[in-house]
This record gives sequence, C-alpha cells and structure tokens, in this order.
Amino acid sequence: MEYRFVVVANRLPVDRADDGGWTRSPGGLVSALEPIARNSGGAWVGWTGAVGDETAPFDHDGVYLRPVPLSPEDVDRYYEGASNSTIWPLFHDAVEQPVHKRDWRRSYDAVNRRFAEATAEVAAEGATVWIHDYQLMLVPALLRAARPDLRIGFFLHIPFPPVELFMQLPGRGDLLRGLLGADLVGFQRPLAAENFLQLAARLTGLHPDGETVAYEGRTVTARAFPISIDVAGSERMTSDPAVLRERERLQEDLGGDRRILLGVDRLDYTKGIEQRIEAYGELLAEGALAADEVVLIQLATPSRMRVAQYQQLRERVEREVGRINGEFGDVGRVPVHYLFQSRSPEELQALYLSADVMVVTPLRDGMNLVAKEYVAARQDEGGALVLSEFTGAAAELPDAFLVNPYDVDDLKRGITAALRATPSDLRDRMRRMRTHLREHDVDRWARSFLDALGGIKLDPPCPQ
Ligand code: GDG
Repeated sequence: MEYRFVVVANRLPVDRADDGGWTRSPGGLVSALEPIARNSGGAWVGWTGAVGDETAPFDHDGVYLRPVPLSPEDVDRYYEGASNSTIWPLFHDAVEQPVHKRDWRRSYDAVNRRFAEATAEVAAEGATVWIHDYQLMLVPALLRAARPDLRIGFFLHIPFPPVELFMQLPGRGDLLRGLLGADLVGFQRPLAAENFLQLAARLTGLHPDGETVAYEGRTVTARAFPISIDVAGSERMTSDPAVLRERERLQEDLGGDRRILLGVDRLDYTKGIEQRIEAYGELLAEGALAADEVVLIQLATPSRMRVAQYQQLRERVEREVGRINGEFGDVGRVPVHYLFQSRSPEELQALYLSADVMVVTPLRDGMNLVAKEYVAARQDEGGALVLSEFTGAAAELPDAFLVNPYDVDDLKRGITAALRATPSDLRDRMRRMRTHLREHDVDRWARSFLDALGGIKLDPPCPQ
C-alpha cells in the first residue's frame, strides 16, 4: 500500500451508521482534510471509536481508512488514562489535578507504537504524514525511526503548557523527543510554540534559533497555525429549511420575548461551565437580570463520562442548575434550560441563530470552535459573543466581549455589557469578526500548514 499523504489521528473521520455502514464524522477538521486526502492519494490512520473493534481497512469516499483497534484496556489506560486524565488536565493549566500512573504511560507508549507501525505500512516512499493531537505525541519520533524518508508534520489542538508545568510530567523527555521527530510542529498560538522551544532548550540543551531548532541533523520548525471552521458550509446551513423550522420551534417553545444566553460545550472542566452558571445565578439573585426577561440555554454534550473528574463535574453543574431553577424559576418558566445531550448540527445551528448572547468562557482552550461557529452562523450580523481571554479564539476576535472567567464579577460585567450594548455597536462588532473569519477558514488553515511542511502538491482552493 502506497499513499502519498497520510493523516494520523486518534479517530478515523467516520462514524458507524445505524445500518452498520459508515458516515463521515461532523466537524471542520474532517471537512478540511478529507478532500485533500482524496485528491492526493490519501490514507487516514485512526481508531473507529468502538472498543475492541477489529474492522479491516476499507475505502470511504476515496480515502483509504486504516483502523487501529483499541482493546478495553487500551481505552482505559491510553485514552481515558494517559491522554485524558494526565496530559489533558496538565496541558490545560492543571485546572484539574493530573493523575499519573505507570501502566497508563506504558499503554500510551504501546498504542503510539501501533499507530506508528500502521502509518509506516501505508505511507509511500517520501510521503507526507500529518499527525494530530495530544494522544499521539510519541508517533513522530517512532515513525521517523522506522521511516526516515517521510516528511512528518504534527499539530497540537490543545494548549502547550509553560515549561514549569510540563516538567511535572513523568516521561517528559520521551514526549518532547517524540514531538521533535516531526519536521514541523504546529500549535494554535505563538505562545504555545514558544513554550515548546523553551522546553526543548531546557530539557535537551538545544539552541532554538527563532522558530526553528537543529536536532539530530534536521531542522524542526515550531509555529502557530490557528485552526478554524468551514465558514462557507456554516453559512449555507443558516438557510437550510430544517434549521429555520427548528429555530421557529425553539422560539415557540420558549414563548414570549425572553432574551437568550447560550452555552454550548462538551461537558468538560476546562470549559468554565460552572463559573458561567455561577455568574448568571448571581445576576438573577441581585436582580440585575430577571428570569422573565432572560433565559440561559446550556447544551452540555456528554464527554469522557467514564473519567471520575467528568462525573463529578456533571454532579456539580446539575446541582447548581437545580438550585438556580428552584430559587428563581416558576411553574412553566425556568431560568436555566440545561441539556445533557448531543444535538444534531441543524439543531445546533438553530440555537446559534436564536441566541442573543453566546457565552464562551473556558478557563483554558486551545482555540474554541464554538465561538467561531456562532460568528459564522450570524449572517444577520445580530447577536453578541462573550469570550474568555484564555481561548485561542480571543486572539483573533478582539471584538467579542472579552472576560476573565476566573473573576465572577468580570463574567457578570461581560454578560451585562453584551445584553446592554446598542444594536449598532453589536452589528459593527459582528461585522468585523465575520470579516476576519471569512478570510481565515479551515481550508486556509490546512493549506498553510501543508505549505509550510512542503511535500504534497495541493489543488488550488475552490471558489466559494
Ligand atoms: C479541541 C480543543 C480546539 C459540541 N456539542 C455538540 C456539537 N459540538 C461541536 C461544536 C464544535 C465542537 O463540538 C467542539 O469544538 P471546540 O473547539 O469548542 O472544543 P474541543 O472539543 O475541546 O476541541 C479546542 C479544537 O479541538 C479544534 O482544534 O478548538 O480548543 O480543545 O465544533 O459544534 N456538535 C453537535 N452536537 C452537539 O451537541 N452536532
């Protein structure tokens, strides 16, 4: 098997359909990379998402998919353990205590080896390989050892922590050397690239020169490539009849003309959901907001529910929602509509179109696509975005109402300012944010990374 372009990610770009077949997974990453993979003789290496699934490799939409099976132990140790209970919290400022276990690390190492072996098998001589995210940080070096002919890129979707925090990691040297196996290491923000280069200097005694560092006879480049969304796709969806029907239904069900605050997140402790609800509760308690004038819809998509910290977060959030609804609600009228569910893309779009204020308040977030999706959805130039300054998106969207999510008073100030802003101020802000996004969509992100990496030749972008 000889593929000239190989994407390597924890998950394959498909989900099992009800009829047992496969459908393309939603999301900008897949919609950006799949066409590139299809047009350049591409393959994708990743897990199907089903524990113990031994599906053989198959073609889907012109891309060769090479599953890497994960056993129940792999899912416990590599995925929920090392990836999501050690690396994830540590790379997000340790907002939850990272847990360190030796058998998790061993499993992380073993699964990364399997990903590297599978990739080495499918990549053609001199192929370009693009590896994604924190679950696979050892793969670049493992792959280079097996296949020095390859051009290897790595992109980290989450923040890269400051040196002092990274130094706490058992196996820190292996992880760093793992990444240094790539020719190009991409991050969401320049600060993350700087952290990485400083770490390389500290741990290995290398001497970075600008954004590059010489390592084992090669040059490794570290640079920011802020990810984005499929802006044209999002704009097309706003006129989809199913979306418009859903928006009407929402308005009817909510009744009256209450203004809508909206939160959309995976239920994750990095997303600042508790702080957002606390701020909203205080605004109600102080009478700054009245439950018959505003409503908060919080869509909290179930995520990593076997990890203890996520179960505890769910309990805390649900207790607080119950308290606020108990204290400030009435029969037939609750101040918080809390949905612990996953909704269809059409329903999500209808929520974006209905929200007067989108409240995105992570304590730390590599980028945050929800903020960008909201802006892309608002072709009407309506609505306001309250955005945590600790998201990657904040650097690109200074016209949002920026807040410090650790400061409840600042959260309250941001929400109130967004609710009180004049329509013309909001329109100006939204227009500027939309202009930025249209020029920086996910296709441009993928192309700029692959251009910097060199290797595959890309078709020119399709006119929109
Ligand atoms: C990681 C980084 C970085 C959520 N609920 C539903 C649903 N979603 C979709 C959103 C959005 C995506 O999930 C979440 O993306 P985020 O960027 O907000 O956050 P993470 O999942 O933490 O993503 C992050 C990203 O990678 C990309 O590099 O931005 O910083 O942490 O697209 O729309 N979609 C549907 N139903 C839901 O209920 N259909």
